[in-house]
Amino acid sequence: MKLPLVATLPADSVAAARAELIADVRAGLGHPGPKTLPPKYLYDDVGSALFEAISRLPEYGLTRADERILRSAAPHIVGRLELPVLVAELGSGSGRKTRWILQALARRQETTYFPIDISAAALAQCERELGRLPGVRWIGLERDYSSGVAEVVARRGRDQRVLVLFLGSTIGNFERTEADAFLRQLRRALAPGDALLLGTDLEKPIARLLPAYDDPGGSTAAFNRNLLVRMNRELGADFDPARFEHEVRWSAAERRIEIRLRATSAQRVRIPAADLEVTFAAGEALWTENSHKYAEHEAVEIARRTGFRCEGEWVDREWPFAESLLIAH
Ligand code: AVJ
Repeated sequence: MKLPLVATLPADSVAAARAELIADVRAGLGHPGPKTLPPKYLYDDVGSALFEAISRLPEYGLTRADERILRSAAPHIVGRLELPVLVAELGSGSGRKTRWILQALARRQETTYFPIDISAAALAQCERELGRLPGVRWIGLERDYSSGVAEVVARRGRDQRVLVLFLGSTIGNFERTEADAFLRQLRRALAPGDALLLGTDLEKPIARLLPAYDDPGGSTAAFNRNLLVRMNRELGADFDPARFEHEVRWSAAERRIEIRLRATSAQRVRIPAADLEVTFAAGEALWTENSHKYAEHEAVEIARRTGFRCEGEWVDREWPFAESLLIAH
């Protein structure tokens, strides 16, 4: 019998995560000026489940493109790695598309896989998908990215490399300068020869992008509004999600989709746990997410700027998307 192997968030980290949410809510909503919250708060258990639904929408081709690349290129990607490797995945979600990489690795080595996710429900789903793959030891880490990576690196054996998976264009949530800073920090946690498989969603016609983030059935709107409902659940806030509109825009200057919640009328919201009272003018927006899009070989430059070299790039043509294999030097 196989026991579940989830290193859950220690009790002091649960308190720390709540304190961080409260601090970010105060920083993002508690001052005059544009209101904004970090996109990571979209991914509580409910938000992670809603994103799973989004990934199956016909309008949202991103996740399927990512999986097509991994399915067809996994043996080639694995062929370019120095083995043996420990595998760490940042924000694994359900982990469905990761199967292809793990199976290709398992043919070459005994593989240990550490999915790192802040959602316990996402990890449970990941364990159902990948917890029983032959030749793969599954160890879930309910952690934020940096403490998860630190833990994996600390567990490596003398001859082992680390392969970090950062798939699905999650990096697109970061501003470009923040993305560089994040990858530089990741690079510092790694050693020369370690690898990063980085997924980036590529630029494509706006007419394809907008419906991907504003689907006719309203799944993405529900995902966005869940941020308000989450504050109601966890912070005792009294947001009325029906009085906020899901808004999606393309910024040509920043090459990104921008997602906001726009107040349809003037309103006052109480957020007791943050000791805040927030007023929204009619039409005022809360900025919840950016989704940056990349040029086809942009990962080569990103790698160069952040202490990696690009060893290979695989692109899906149906929904332009790239997987780039970066090696730390
Ligand atoms: C998980 C960040 C890649 O930007 O496409 C999808 C998130 N938000 N629909 C994306 C998202 C709304 C998604 N990422």
